[in-house]
Amino acid sequence: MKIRERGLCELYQNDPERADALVFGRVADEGRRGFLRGAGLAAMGAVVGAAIPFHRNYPAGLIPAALAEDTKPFTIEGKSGLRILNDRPVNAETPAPLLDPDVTPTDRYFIRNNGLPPENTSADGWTLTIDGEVNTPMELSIDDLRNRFEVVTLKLQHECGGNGRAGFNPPASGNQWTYGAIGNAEWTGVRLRDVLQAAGLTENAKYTAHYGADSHLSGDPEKEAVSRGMPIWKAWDPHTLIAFQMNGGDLHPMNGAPLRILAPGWPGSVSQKWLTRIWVRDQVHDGQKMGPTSYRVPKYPVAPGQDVPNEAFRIIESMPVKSLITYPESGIVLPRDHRTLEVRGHAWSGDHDVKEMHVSNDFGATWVPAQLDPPPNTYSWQRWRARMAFPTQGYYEVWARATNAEGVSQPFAIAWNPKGYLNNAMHRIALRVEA
Ligand SMILES: Nc1nc2c(c(=O)[nH]1)N[C@H]1C(S)=C(S)[C@@H](COP(=O)(O)O)O[C@H]1N2
Ligand SMILES: [Mo]
Repeated sequence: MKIRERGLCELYQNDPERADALVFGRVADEGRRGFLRGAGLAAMGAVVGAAIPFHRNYPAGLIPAALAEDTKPFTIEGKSGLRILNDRPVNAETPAPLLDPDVTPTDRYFIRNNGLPPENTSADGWTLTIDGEVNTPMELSIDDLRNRFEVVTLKLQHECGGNGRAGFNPPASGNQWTYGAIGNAEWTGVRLRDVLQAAGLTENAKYTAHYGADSHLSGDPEKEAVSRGMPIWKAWDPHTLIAFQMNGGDLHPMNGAPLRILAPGWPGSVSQKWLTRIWVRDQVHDGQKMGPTSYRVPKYPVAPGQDVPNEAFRIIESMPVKSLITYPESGIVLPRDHRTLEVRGHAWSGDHDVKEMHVSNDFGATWVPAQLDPPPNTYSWQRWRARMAFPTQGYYEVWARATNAEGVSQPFAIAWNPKGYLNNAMHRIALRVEA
């Protein structure tokens, strides 16, 4: 059975009893069937943000009003200001203005879950297994990782392959990300390469396969929520990490605590959260969401809406060149005597550096270079800023366009593809100067 991702209200509408079981893990109980208790009650309390004094009266299959008001999305502890796209699984993006800092704060970092996060995200007793095409299979605790390998801290850009999907027409199904499924946190961990080297790859080693402690949406323990991997050459990049800290603190439980992979510049799905196992394989991994069309795009350009056979898809590796305007916020109104403004943001480009940044205030007729900083380390996004003038009253748009080290620039329009990946069309914001 194919489980479609869906929102809470839809879930409750279709099958309220089952919705309870899915959302709150409530097991039907013979004696007091229809009422919430035990773990289900605790889960509901956590979601509505308080204990429920009259829980004994709470009927089965009733969506809590705290969640039913979709104008007031539920809160996720340790996160703030995110736009919640979906609650099961949890998916939330960061509005562009909140991405303004050079390092994305943990409480602003986007969340993309394919399944249900594990309940226990404590580092105590957590182990990582390395097996498959290695000479010495290993089981390592997080302390083993810290003690046996060099610990490094890097700022790394990490973007969901589906970021920008909301811009597709005809629409592509999946999370309707706008701009905010991207982050550039400071990650601390060990190099994946060092760990694989300690295990010793066999000559057949070709691809990694990642496993995490989350569970499939269906609750079926035989199924993975997601299990992707990367070719050994990407695993060998010194910026590909097994991370146990973000921004100098613990990983957020929704961002993979206590251990995750960070494969910067590649689709976010390669960066396994709640990491428990890396299986080194002698072939391209064929785990959950490796195919036939997941995180893949057609090998050739296709027309919007065109049917594309599965064989014509390739795995997405390096993400495309892209940029964001993080200041000002779209819709800003400038007073009439205030006609210049510093506009700024970030630019990044998969495995490459960004080389140039341009901005336009006349709908792309003319472009002026922005100041572009080098990355603090390879695979960090890069700060850009430009002082722009808005000569008369009226409506303007600021358009921003990055060009990478290979000379490839962001397009005006999306290259449509069936699953809605890799939308790197230029970011535009609206701006008005008062009369
Ligand atoms: N175990 C596990 N790892 C995962 C996922 C997941 O659902 N489960 N989602 C992937 C996807 S699609 C993305 S874009 C990133 C999102 O990372 P974040 O939630 O920390 O922002 O995690 C990836 N790693
Ligand atoms: Mo993703």
